[in-house]
Amino acid sequence: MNRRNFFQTLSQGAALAGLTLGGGRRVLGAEAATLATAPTPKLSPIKITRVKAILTAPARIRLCVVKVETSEPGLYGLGCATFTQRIRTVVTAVQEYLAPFLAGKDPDNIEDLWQAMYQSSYWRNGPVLMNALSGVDAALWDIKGKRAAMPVYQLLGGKCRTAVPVYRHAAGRTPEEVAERARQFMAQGARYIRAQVGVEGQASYGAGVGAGAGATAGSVTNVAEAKLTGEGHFRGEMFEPAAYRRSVPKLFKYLREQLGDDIELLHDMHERLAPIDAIGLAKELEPYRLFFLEDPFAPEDVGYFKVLRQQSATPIAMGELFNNPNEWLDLVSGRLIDFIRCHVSQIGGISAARKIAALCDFYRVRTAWHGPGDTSPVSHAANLHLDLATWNFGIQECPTFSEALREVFPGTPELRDGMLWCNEKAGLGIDLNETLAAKYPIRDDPPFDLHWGRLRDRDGTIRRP
Ligand code: GCO
Ligand code: MG
Repeated sequence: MNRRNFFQTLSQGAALAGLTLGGGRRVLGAEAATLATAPTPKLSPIKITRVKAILTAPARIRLCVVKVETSEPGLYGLGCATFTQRIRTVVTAVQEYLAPFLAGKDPDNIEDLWQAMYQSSYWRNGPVLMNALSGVDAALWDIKGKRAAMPVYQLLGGKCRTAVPVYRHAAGRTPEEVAERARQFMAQGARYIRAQVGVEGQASYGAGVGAGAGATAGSVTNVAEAKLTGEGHFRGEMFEPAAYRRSVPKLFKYLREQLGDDIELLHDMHERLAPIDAIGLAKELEPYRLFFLEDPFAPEDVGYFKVLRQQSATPIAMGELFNNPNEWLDLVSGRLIDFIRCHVSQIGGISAARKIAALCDFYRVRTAWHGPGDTSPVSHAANLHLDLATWNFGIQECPTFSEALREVFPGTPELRDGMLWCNEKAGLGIDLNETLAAKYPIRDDPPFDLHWGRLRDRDGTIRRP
């Protein structure tokens, strides 16, 4: 080794070996430096060569998947980075900022890269940057699984269960329609049903035609039926909190009478009521023994959870909108929620989710990762691996995967007997057919916009979605 290389090696590994340089700084010895940069025996050294974001909409919902390629021919990883409402901003974050930052780096050091990406923007924790980071993170776990020739759940500690129970979305204009849809799911083996009912003339969350059918899984409102409200600038789809609140206990009374006691029932409030009304509704629902009541408050109103806890024993699920650790730390450690249901690509990917699951374990909070139609099958695969390896798993949300989705994403988890099954392939076990994906380009025009930001009171006042 010539003198120049020796000093390069020395300074590269300076932190590990404890050699002291002039001025009292401790640095690595040359031998330790070589060890620090050497690959684990049996793993050839590799580098990240390319990072790109791929947009596709096989089910008409805009999806974003990150692909991380390596110097080993044919070795790449996939991760979901879908922030459907602002999807092109994620592409910019991935391709303009993370790609150059990651080029030439070692994809094996997932945690280190996570921390480096997280710090690299100085300002952090927003949905755009976290989705971009999460897409890369999941892709790195995919790569590591492929390198180890193991499914990712093995790297997370191995299986805690055979397969993963899911809940299905039963929606309808009336309680009768919801019960009918629930019966269809039950006939297919479902044991957990999320029930959402329409209120005539209103945009009720999750009650739209096709909600839960995969194409529009749960993320549409009852738009076709919604009356327009307000004048001019203030026109939108109408939502009346009082009518919605009255409709929910009636729905669950009817469902219990019709479907019996064995079926587990869930409901998503989608942060639509004033906090005190949400608390009232949680109390009124107690006789119907929900598995959980989701998003009673907006993230801005988490201060109300203490009051809710004192007032009602209805189990509470929260978290799909969270980005920042400070949003969940107090809720979990204060034992104020029962299920954490973050959107895995919104919080930092598999690396962040496994830490949250571990935190929750100590407080007996269970996981229920967000799994609507507007996350890609790559994200559903990541959820599945986490669910398999997490002891304190609670339930998994899951849409129906359309034929087109399955073709574009070979290896999409299989839904059978009310559960998701892992295909046991190395990594996340899922692929993306880029040629087919290109046949389903995303569109930016309003019909594809899922109508966010248009919900209004009768007088035209804008409401939370
Ligand atoms: C759910 C969610 C979704 C979100 C959607 C936002 O519980 O499944 O509330 O339907 O509204 O993912 O884009
Ligand atoms: Mg929800």
